[in-house]
Amino acid sequence: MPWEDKPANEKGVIWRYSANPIIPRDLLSTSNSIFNSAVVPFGDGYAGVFRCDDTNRRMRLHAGFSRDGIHWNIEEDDIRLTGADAEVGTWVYGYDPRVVWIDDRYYITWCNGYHGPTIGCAWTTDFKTFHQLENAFLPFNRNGVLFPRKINGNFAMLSRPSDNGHTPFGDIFYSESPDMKFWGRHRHVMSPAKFEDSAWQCTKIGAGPIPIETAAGWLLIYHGVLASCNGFVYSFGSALLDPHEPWKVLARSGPYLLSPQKDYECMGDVPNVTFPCAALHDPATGRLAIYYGCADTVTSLAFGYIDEIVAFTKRTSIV
Ligand code: BMA
Repeated sequence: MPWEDKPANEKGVIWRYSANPIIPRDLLSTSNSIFNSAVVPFGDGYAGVFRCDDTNRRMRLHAGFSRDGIHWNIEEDDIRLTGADAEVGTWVYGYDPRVVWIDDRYYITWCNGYHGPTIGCAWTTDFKTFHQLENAFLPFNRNGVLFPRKINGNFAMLSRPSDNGHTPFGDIFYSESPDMKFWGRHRHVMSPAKFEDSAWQCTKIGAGPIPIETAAGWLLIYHGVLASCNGFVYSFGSALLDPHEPWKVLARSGPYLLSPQKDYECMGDVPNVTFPCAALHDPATGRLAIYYGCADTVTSLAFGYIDEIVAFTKRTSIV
């Protein structure tokens, strides 16, 4: 998997790839921006679902492939979903995908336009044919993130009920489904932090990459938003969720892991946004590679060690 050792002068728990951003905004002939995207191991390399906003500024999803997880070939044509009930299968827009392998196939979730944003679901085995399922929830909802295995015998998903615009609020919730069609057992997970405790996450929060199972619980990387006088600022931090009842938060970082500080994070179509949607990890070494969108324009990588992020989460916890 992609990796670069921690620079000697790095003070943070995670560190940026020195060649960021890894995906330029104009990689495709029609792309205005490529960001907030999801990757997974696939074959002898990697595959992904990429958020590509086109030069009409329409939000589209494109499949992509890579040998090393750093250099990507992204399909010029956008993903055409198949098999959905005709009433929900009409494409309106799609953004902020996540991808996860569960049992025998890859599942994709994304923010899907259906009378406003909600959580779209599909599956694939080859990243060529994508079979659309029912939307998981009613509008309005964003940041639908599946757990990588069933919990209590059910598919399990985090999501963030929202509004139809640039939502100024947002808590993370947990839901279960026996069949990826009917969702219930909704549980509250966590709210934005108090401003005086952790301001980077005091306006709204949303799950990021697929949670990672560790001996200390589910490690969740999530984004948090500060409403500054210059607009929203998107940073990300970490939480540990109960292994059996993942709606129970065991620990939650007070400081962020990463916030918009580099030029490519602070300048772009939407300044001051770092938005993680995927992570690769290697159980043998504990290495973690986080893929995050920058300024709603390009895609970057950051690295860390899972055990160091777990220790940081516990050490700095605000719960
Ligand atoms: C959120 C989503 C993200 C985006 C962020 C900052 O509401 O739309 O895709 O990165 O706003 O614009």
